[in-house]
Amino acid sequence: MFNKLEFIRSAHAIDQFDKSGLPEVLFCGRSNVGKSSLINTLLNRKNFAKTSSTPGKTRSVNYFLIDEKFKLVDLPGYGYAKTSFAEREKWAKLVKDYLSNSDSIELAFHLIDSRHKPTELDDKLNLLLKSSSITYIVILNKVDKLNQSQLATAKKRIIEHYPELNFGDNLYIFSSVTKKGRKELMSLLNKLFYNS
Ligand SMILES: Nc1nc2c(ncn2[C@@H]2O[C@H](COP(=O)(O)OP(=O)(O)O)[C@@H](O)[C@H]2O)c(=O)[nH]1
Ligand SMILES: [Mg+2]
Repeated sequence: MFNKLEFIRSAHAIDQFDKSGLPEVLFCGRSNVGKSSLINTLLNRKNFAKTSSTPGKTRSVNYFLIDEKFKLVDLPGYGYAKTSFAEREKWAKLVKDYLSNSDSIELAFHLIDSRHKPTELDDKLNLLLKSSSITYIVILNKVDKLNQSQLATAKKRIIEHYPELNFGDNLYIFSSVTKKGRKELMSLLNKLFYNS
């Protein structure tokens, strides 16, 4: 599993989206929430998916081909509260275009920072995923930053916010620092793409 890793390309507009038809696993969420780090942790690579401490750097869709079987797709992140209206609209359009133009989406991971309650744009993404009938999993990320009681609070808060979530089913916790949650996500991908 995860033997052959290839970077396919970065796409900036609809006509550059990958049309190979291979199944896709999407990574989406706020910029800086840890999408690229999650990809690197799953792949056991240091900086295969480029990480950045500058929020909002990924403005393109990045494709990674795994074992010539399926693709990990790093979607552009959305910004913080101070992101301009125009920037938000640009992000929303690209993601909307993406969700409505790909018929190969197998699963989407929606990463949310475990320290904060979901933002308005998280809610927008959640609605976009629902209205596109995409199977999605929420990942409460950076749990290394929380102690036990804060983690319990974070789990409770996310389920109150998105009542459709069930821990271990469509809700997982993760940390790329401690690698907590890696095993569970790997097992999920294993079942999906390696029939084991
Ligand atoms: N403490 C902690 N920091 C993380 C974690 N994941 C990512 N980071 C840090 O958060 C910043 C943004 O990560 P990145 O993966 O580039 O986020 P992206 O913009 O969503 O792709 C980087 O400084 C990472 O080192 C995590 O699980 N725990
Ligand atoms: Mg990134």
